[in-house]
This record gives sequence, structure tokens and C-alpha cells, in this order.
Amino acid sequence: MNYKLNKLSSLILGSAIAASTAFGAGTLEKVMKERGLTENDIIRAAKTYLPSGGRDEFLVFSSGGQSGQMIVYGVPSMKILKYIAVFTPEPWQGYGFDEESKKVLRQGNIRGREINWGDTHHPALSEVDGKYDGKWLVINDKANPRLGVISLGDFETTQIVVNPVFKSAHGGAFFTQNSEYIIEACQYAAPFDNNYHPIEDYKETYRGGSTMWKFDSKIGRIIEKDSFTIEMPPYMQDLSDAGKGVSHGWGFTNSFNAEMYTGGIEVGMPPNEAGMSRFDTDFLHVYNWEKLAKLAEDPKNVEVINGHRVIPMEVSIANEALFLIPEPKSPHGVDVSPDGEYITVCGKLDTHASVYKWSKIKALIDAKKYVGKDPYGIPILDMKESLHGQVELGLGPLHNQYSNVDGEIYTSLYVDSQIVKWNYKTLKVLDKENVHYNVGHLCGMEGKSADPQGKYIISLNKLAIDRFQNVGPLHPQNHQLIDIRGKTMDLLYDMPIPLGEPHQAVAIRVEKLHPHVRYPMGTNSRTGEIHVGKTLAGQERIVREGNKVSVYATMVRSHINPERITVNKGDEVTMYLTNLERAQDETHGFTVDHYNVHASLEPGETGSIKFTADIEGVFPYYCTEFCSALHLEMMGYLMVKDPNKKYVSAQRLKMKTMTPEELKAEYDKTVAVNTATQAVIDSVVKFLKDNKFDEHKVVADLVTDAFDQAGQIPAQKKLADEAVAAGDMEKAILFENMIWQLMVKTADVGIRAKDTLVSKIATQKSSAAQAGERAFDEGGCSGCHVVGKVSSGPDLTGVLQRHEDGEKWVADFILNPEHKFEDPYVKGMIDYFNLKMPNQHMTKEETKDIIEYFKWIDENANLF
Ligand code: RUQ
Ligand code: CUA
Repeated sequence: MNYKLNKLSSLILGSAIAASTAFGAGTLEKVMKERGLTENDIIRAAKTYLPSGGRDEFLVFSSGGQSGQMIVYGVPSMKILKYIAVFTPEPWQGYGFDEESKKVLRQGNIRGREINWGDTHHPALSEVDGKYDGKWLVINDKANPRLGVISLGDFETTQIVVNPVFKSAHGGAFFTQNSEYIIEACQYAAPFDNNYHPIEDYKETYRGGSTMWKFDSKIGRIIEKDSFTIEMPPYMQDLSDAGKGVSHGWGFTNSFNAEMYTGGIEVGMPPNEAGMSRFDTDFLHVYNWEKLAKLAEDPKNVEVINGHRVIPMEVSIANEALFLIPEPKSPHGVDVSPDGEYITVCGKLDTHASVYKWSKIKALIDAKKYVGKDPYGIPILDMKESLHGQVELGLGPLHNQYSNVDGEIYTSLYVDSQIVKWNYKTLKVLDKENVHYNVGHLCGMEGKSADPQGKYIISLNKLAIDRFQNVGPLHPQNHQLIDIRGKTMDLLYDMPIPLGEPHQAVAIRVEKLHPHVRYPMGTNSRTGEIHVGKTLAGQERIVREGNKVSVYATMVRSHINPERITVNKGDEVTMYLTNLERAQDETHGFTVDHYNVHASLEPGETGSIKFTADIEGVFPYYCTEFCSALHLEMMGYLMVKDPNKKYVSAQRLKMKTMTPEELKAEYDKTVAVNTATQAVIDSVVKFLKDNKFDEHKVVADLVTDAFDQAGQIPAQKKLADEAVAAGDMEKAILFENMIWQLMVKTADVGIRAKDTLVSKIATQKSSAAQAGERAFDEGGCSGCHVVGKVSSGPDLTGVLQRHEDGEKWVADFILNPEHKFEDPYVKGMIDYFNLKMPNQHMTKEETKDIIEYFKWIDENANLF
């Protein structure tokens, strides 16, 4: 092995490799050779690799682009953890297929029409003092101007609001520094009302603007009636940002059609792209939303359009709350620095980034020093006097993110396919990294908050081209993770995103998130309130009022109650479903075949599905999550009969039934099995208690889950005994069977709790013992030997004590079993198990490690 690689191995695999493991010396070198990996590849892999059960440092919330959803993944592993349904139906989560989520989705109807997709662009995290608080997430829809609000308590969408005056909106969502408001700026100017206005009247009747959505961060809801829109000229407003720190109270919005060009290829005019980029500059809109919010409280300052308050431009101008500053033509991103003093604008068609300085802008505003007015009378500030400076970055600068280093900023270059690191204070370019290809946004770790965390930048590339296996002409998007800790950037990882074109993503430290694992029993997850349909065990019922049938059902491993529902054709059926589980991750799904309904019920959740039973027949309903060994049995029948038809009952089949003696025997056998199973449970419970399980929260939670199942046993026992008393042995057997089911579920979680507890309290394995355990498992020993149990071979607990000079005896036996077949002890074993210990061809080194592993077993013998 060459020296460098040897060094690398110990670097990556730590001391374990030095001590020689089951992988053996030279394994890394071999793998590298086989897979054609370089040393840098290995280091990058180690920087991003997350072992099973590991956790990432950051979570990223990425827009899902045209999918209308959001994508959640971890950094640095880039493992996708969740899709959050926002504007688009999502069947797994039941979004758009159960009644509660439909209510949220339908809040997004526009002018009475259902809209089932969204063009999501920019997610934003709620803030306190400009820092992320991990409570709420908001995302905009550009095509159908809307915002969706997501609770980070359960990662579910709880609200959608429609912009009442815009017809398209891009410059959102941006929280102000204490989440007072969310900025959503317009994109394509259009009349605020819903009427027809000819394009020739563009300048007079088409408008842009910026909507300030009032946000209540206690309840995580946008308050529509307290929101307002600041009217702006029909320049195409674009990306925006909220001021923070020194510039708190102000908003900044770019635009790209100061020309007010309206195209017309079909009438012989040059296309929009030419006319809209004719001038050298466009306008950065600077507005005092704090002042305007107060003004909006007085009805004489607002015009109400579509039930929504709009502050006309004259009012903003008269109150010195709206200004324009020229910016290089057709800009895209505008990003306020962590302290709020610098505002960086990137021009798609300009090779420079322009850094404006808030104190300079504010001084011009305070001195009323204007260089002119635009055609609508809005004062214009001098560009040069507002600028801190400009820096030549490259072709197609779009967006910016900040790091934890003072003055450090990262900018995406769309045309050059590069990320540039530079300093917005000293205006110096520091480094460039190639990305693949055509990067749009980039995402720093909390990189747009008042407290950026540095470490990584993600490049959200528009094109992947040759980066991945060809899967047809529609390629995945490519998110590339870049390490920014060093002097120069280092590209670590490519992640294909196959869901849509994510524009922007936001990242947050995982410690700031505290999502729950279960709901208070009976919760409607979309409102956070207790559901009217909440049903507990024993309360299940079917209620009929005229042709409306309400089913109050429960779901728990592994049955749905009720199991038979008969309705008349034409009945309107509502099924309220409560998942009675308390156990973590025990979701039950629910569907009725042929009725296009689906719900996903998480532990404690109540949801409902609704349909008109308009086709006659028999329709199975079932749980759609493989929730337990008896998941397939978790089903029932919906029977829809036509009230106008006469049904002749089929001849009852004469079934051969069991004799009373046979029934009694089966009953006794079932009870005996239950008693034996109970003994296993008792021993597990004793072990848990003896070893103080309640000192370990994870274990205590599992035990609670286990007792949840066990707690249902007495009620079933009572029913079984009642059946015995009534002489109905058949029924008694069924109830005893149910008890067994509950016992199995109890034991299942109980044993998991026991294993977890063992791992918590056992002594630490030495690296040799770890290597020994691996050799034991991978070398085939575990095929016959189970620690703590006699299985196809003897239990090895205490094996080192069983023989004189035990370590040597066992080592010799492993290395050369055949030599001991005549030994009386071994002979006895061979007779007993009817098996001979095979030679597994362990090396001396492996055998030594296995002995270490046996020593560890003996130290912890009381735990097995
Ligand atoms: S925008 S990169 Cu919404 Cu820049 Cu897409
Ligand atoms: Cu519940 Cu499958």
C-alpha cells in the first residue's frame, strides 16, 4: 500500500483501520481502484457521508418549481427527507384527497376556479430579529399569485392566500425581520381589477406593486384583512428583499421594464425581449412599508379593490414613502446584507454587481435630494450617490447569499455557470468555482438571515446536461453542494432533483426545528384543532340522516372499525377516521376502492373523506400503509345497494361446523398460547424495569407505545369471557385471537425497547471487539449462534469460561474445528445439535477479534 493512501485510510477510517478490521488492510485502496476514485473523491465522500441513523447539520427547504410542492433535504448528506404538498394534490399524504387538505387546497381557488398546480419559486423562513426561528415556512406561486404557509410543527400546509389584485407575482416570499409582514411583489403588470383593458392603455391602467401580507407568527397565519398593496408603475417588478437592522421598516424591489414596452410580434413590432431591455437602467423601488402600513389604516389613504386595500402611488409619493433608484438594466436578485447596510443588485445583462449603501440612500431621502421624477411622479435618487460601488463579476449574475465571514458574499453567474466569492465591502473578487450548469439561485446556510452560518453553498443549477444517467430528454435539475470553509471553494456533491425546477431554497440549522411525532388525539392537522369527527375506541358508529351517512371510524393495528358499511346508492357518505395509535411512525392510510379518496392518518390524527356512493356494488376499503404483520387484514367492505332493486338472498351454504369438543380444545389451545406469550412479555417488562428503562427517553417512549397495545387486552379478555359464559366458543376463540394480536404488537415494541436499552447500558466495545463482531456476523457464525439464546448452535455467552484455558481452546476450535470433533464435550454437542461446527476459514487476526467480542459479551452477559 502506498504511503499516501495509507495515511488517507487512517484519516478516513480512524484508528479502527490501524487495528485491522473485517475490511482488512488495503480494502480502501482496492475499492478506489475498482471504482476509479481519486483521493479527493474519497475526502469529498467522507465530508458528505452520513452513516445509517446519522443526522445532518442543516435542513434545506427547496422550492419544487412547477410541481407546486416543496422538497426537504439534509446538508451535507443531500438526502431527500420529504416532499411537502402545497399547491398540488399529493396522494401519499392524502393532500387533495381528504376533506381537511382539500379545504386548504381550495383556499387557492382563483375567481371561483380550482387551480391544481403552482409555479413555486422562493421559500422563506419566519424570523425574529432577522434570524430564523424555525416556526413557519412560506412559499410563493408565480403563475397564480398565491402564498402557501407551512407549519414546521408537522411540515404540513395550513393556509393558502390568493393575491387579490395581481395576475402574476414573482418577488415573494420575503419575511420582514420580525415576521411582521411577508413581501410579495408583482411580476407581469396587469390591471388590478378583473376587467378587460386594452393593451394600448398599458401605461394608464396596468399596474405593478408590492403586497405586504400581515403575518401573525403566534398562530402562523396570514391575516388577509390587515394586508395591503403598495401600487407601483407597470415596470415589471421582480425580486425583492426586506430591509433589516439599520434598514428595517423598508422594502426593496427590482424591476425590468422601465421602458413599459408591450411587444406585439404579430403586428410587426420587435419582440418583448428587445423592447424591454432597451434602456441602460431599470428601477430599484425603495419603500417605507412601516410608514405605509400606518397610512393604510386611514380609509382615505386607500382604494379598496377586490376587497383589498391598495395604497395609490399619489399617497405614497405625498407621504415620501416610495422612491426609485436606477439600476443596471434587467436586473434579477436584490439581497440585503446581514446588518441591513448593503443592498446588492445583480443585473442579468450586466457583468457587474451593484452594491448600494443604505446610509447613503437614507441621507438622500432625508435631504429630499432627487435627480428627477418618473412619469408617475415618483422621486428618483441619484444612482452614483446611492452606490457603495460596483464589481465586475462575470456574465449573468443573478442571486446572492452571505456567509459568516464579514463582507463575504457569494453570487451565481447564470451565463458563466460559476459561483463567485467576493467581498461587498472591499469590492474584491476572491474565488470562482465552476458549476454544472447555468446556476439560478444559490443557497447558503441561513445565508439570507441576519446570522449566516457559512460552511456550505448549494448551487441550484437549471441544466444538468451530462451530469447524470440519461433518463430521456427531460433531465433532472442539479443541486451541487460546495464546501466554502477553505480559502477556495470545493464542489462536493451533485444531487439530481426530479420534481420540478427549484428556484430558491433556504437552509436552517436542525437544532432550530422541533417537529412533533404525534398529534393530541383527534387533531385535525390542517387547523391544529380537535376534529368534530374525533372518535375513540368504543365510540365507533354509523349515523344516518336522510341520505347523508356519517361513519365515525377508528384505525389501530390492525383493524378498521367498523368493518362493514351498507348504504343506498346515491347516499352522501362522510367517513371520519381517527388513528388511535400513539406509537411513533404508525401511520394508517385509508381508501375506498373506485371512489378517488385517500387519507393519510398520522398517530392521533382525525381526518375525513367524503364521496357520493353513486355506483352500486361491493367496494373493499383498506389501510394503505403496511403498518403491521396483519396490515392486509386491515380492511372492510362498503356495500352500496340500489333501494329500487329487489335482491334475492343467495342460498346459505351449509358449512360443516366443529363439534363442541373440538371448539373447546381449540379454545384451550389459544388460551395456552396466550399465557405463554404473556410470560415472554413479563420477562421483557422485568428486564426493562430491572434496568431502569425510564432513565432513557427513547426507551421510555417505546415502552409507552408497548403499554398502549397491552392496555387494550383487558377489554378483549372481558369480551372473550362473556362469550364463554354465553356458550359461544367460536366468538370466544376470535376474541382470544385478538388478544394474541395485541400481545404480539406489545412484544414487538417491547423487544425493540429492550434492544435499545441494551445498546444504551452495555459497556463500550473496544475496536477489536467491534471488528470481532463484524467478523462474527459476516463470517457466518451468526447463522447458527444467537447471543443469549440456544438456536441451531449453543449460546456462546460464557463460552470462554467453559473450558480450561478458554481463550486458547475457543481460538483453536474456530481455526480448526475438525481437530476437536472427537473431544467428548464437542461430541456431545454434535449429537445434541445434530450439526458439526464448520471451518469458516477465519484468519488468526479475525479469531483474536472474535475472542475480544466474546469477552465483551461476557461483561454484559446479564443483558442478553
Ligand atoms: S428566480 S432563478 Cu424566481 Cu431567479 Cu428563478
Ligand atoms: Cu394500517 Cu396497514
